[in-house]
Amino acid sequence: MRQAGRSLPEYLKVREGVAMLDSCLRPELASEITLQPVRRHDVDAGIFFSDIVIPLKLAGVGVDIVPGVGPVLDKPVRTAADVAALPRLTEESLEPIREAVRLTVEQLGKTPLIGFAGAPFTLAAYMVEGRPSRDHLGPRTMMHADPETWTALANWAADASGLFLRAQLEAGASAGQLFDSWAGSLGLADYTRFVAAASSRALDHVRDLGAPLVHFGTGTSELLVAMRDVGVDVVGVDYRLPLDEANRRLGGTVPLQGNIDPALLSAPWEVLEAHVREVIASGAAAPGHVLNLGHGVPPETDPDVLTRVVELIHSVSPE
Ligand code: 1CP
Repeated sequence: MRQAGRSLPEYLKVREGVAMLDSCLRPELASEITLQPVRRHDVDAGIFFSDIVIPLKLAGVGVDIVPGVGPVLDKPVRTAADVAALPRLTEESLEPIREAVRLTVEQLGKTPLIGFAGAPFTLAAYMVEGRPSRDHLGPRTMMHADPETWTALANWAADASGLFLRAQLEAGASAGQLFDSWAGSLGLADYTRFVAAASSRALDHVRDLGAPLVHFGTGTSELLVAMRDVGVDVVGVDYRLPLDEANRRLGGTVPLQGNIDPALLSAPWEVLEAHVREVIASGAAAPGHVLNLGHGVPPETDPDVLTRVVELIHSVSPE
């Protein structure tokens, strides 16, 4: 998740004086930051250091990540004319991403790298609001009030994200994760009618590459089946729903990823350990289980706790 690096002193050190999006576009730095948590925690895969708004930036959309806020656009995208004026993401502009992935994969050896991209709804939520928001009223109004403009925007975001993910997979990432972090603000009817096709379109850009695809959102307990049906191999579950219940809702059809509650990383070790064991036991119901957090690492997390969690997981589930 996006905050993985923020709890590491070595991350804060290399990021000193470098803006977030600039750090993503310097291949050697992005590669080093990707490798830091893998080295430190001995996890089984790395997640590429980048951000879901990088394709916007590379296309030429004015966007920045403001410390303490998140992604902020120079100018929100709200009308048909705004959408029509969006620049296209080109293949050439993705070269720093490919280079960062190549450098990373070379050093990771047998450890796989997970690439990712933002799903169209989550990206469009930032584009319409112009900044992070709690309930995403702007995009939710637009899909009903002006469905044509909404569809054009969602398709633009799908193509930008799809090309971004493709660049990572072609350069050597082993799996792709589509983050629809804010899809949980949608009801199932709106998700199905206004969002699912665009998410599928994003993934159409990479399906021929055959890499396993993971689909994750938060607050999406009611959307899990629809998110699977976008056409993915693994469904990511946030910390709200136990994995055995998620598996029941999905009819045992698909491996799950999840879902240690990030809040418990700061609980006493005994409490955290019991929770991790519970997550592992609950995930055993599914046809496969990729263990991770049910959302991002809180920045105040003690990195040694994360290392200890990984050790615990490896001792319980060595394979
Ligand atoms: O953490 C890592 O190093 C992994 C790389 C990564 C990933 C997978 C980053 C770096 N961003 C992301 C994806 C991302 N970005 C998501 C989807 C996953 C999730 O929900 O966590 C989202 C929603 C974003 C947007 C974003 N970028 C936010 C959220 C703001 C909001 O609306 O609440 C924030 C704060 C960022 C900045 C960011 N991106 C990544 C990091 C390490 C940071 C923190 C900034 C910093 O360290 O300066």
